[in-house]
Amino acid sequence: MFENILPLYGLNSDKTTVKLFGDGLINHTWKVSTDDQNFILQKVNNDVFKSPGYIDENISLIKQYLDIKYPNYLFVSPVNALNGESLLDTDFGYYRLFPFVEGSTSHNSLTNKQEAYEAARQFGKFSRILAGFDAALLNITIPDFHNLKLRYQQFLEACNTADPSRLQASANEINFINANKNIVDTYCKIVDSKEIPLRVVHHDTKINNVLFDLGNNGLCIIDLDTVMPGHFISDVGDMMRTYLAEASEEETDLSKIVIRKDFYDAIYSGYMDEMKDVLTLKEKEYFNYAGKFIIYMQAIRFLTDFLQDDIYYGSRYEGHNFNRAKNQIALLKEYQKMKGSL
Ligand code: ADP
Ligand code: GN1
Ligand code: MG
Repeated sequence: MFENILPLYGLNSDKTTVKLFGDGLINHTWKVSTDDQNFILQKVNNDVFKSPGYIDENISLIKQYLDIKYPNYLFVSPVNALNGESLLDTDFGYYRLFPFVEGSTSHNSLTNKQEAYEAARQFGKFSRILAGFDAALLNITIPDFHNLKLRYQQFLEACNTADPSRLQASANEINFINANKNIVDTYCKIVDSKEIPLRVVHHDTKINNVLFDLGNNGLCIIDLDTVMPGHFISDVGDMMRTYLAEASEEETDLSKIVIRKDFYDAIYSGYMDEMKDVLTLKEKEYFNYAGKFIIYMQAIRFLTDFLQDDIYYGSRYEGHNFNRAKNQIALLKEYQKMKGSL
């Protein structure tokens, strides 16, 4: 396949090395190296992104805006192929090629609170510099992506159609999700009464979507596929979900899921250092809710996938998505116990 794709970018496949790269769950990512340049090649998952062209249009619209308003901002966008297109629709799938950000690294977990600050600041900066961009211009790349009301309904449907053994195994987790439905009710209240505005939101602020330099300063954000109109709670919430505990969503020893309150404060400082003058007072009131919203939704998404035989996330071992759901439930319980949060 590479020998078919790389020449479309003018790269000689005999003179490049290609290595699988990163730990994303959705796309396929490779590092492509020539003698003098490195790239990131990605195959877009078009089961998840039904219209990959929408992503490409969004990235290009934002790039046009930033090129004028913030020309020094490091915005990582795909390079054009020889035919002038930045997304290739080929017999082998949809492909794009990014410049590799040299001297960058990404983490799957955070080891110190400064990293949380840096990452939150990068996502806050992205929202701040796009506060003047009309979010309604963006395509919806995944409809209802963070619609918690719908995710909850899909979870209830999955409970009705699941394989009986999987249903029985997850009885405690299903009870927990139902017992915490107030998190869905709050979401409905926020959205139905338009309490907080729609903004340009990244929707996937987990730590490996931030690139750091070798001194561990935040460089830029990547993985722009889910940049769409949304609510700031999506971005702040996914930071809470992925930065607060040292253990990642893959951890199966639940005793290792411990919230680091100082990391919460670091997320707050990093995000607010960029967004304090942009967020409304009402939005600020929902800062803590953001964590509940996303951790709960991710628990639902993993549990629903387990109940639906792992059709979305796939599974590397029996019960993988069930373990991920249990992990997220444990994280939510810890989050709910956290004292003194802002
Ligand atoms: P996915 O949608 O599957 O999560 P990402 O776009 O996040 O894919 O890419 C997966 C990983 O590849 C990232 O976590 C990061 O480590 C690395 N990566 C992606 N783009 C670049 C880039 N332009 N420069 C350097 N590393 C990158
Ligand atoms: C997926 O693509 P990736 O790995 O950054 C998912 C996120 C989930 C995350 C859980 C399009 O993110 O919504 O939070 O896995 N992306 C999509 O790890 O579903
Ligand atoms: Mg990613």
